[in-house]
Amino acid sequence: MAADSCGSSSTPTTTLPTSPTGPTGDNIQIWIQGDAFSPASINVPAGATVHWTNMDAMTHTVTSDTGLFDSKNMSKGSDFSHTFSEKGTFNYHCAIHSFMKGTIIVE
Ligand SMILES: [Cu+2]
Repeated sequence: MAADSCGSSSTPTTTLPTSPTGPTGDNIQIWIQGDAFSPASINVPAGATVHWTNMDAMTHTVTSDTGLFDSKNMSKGSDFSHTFSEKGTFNYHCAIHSFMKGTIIVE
């Protein structure tokens, strides 16, 4: 639930200017851990940026079922993010482990 960290430590991004185009600052963190996306399903507001961080020793991917986004291979500690500007339900999976599935519901 806490969204106080997106796992990136190299670039401080705490002072983003207010955008005139709409609400900003919604950063959602999903962990890739134990061959699973956690949480596997999450509701986010339109315009939110979702970050995935691979905590596993093995390589995973974050691959949209429809080709909307694809992290390609993510080694341990890698981060991938995608901003969801349109409402809808977005299913994704790991291209290496087909049993790994996740859903982003943008509302
Ligand atoms: Cu995987």
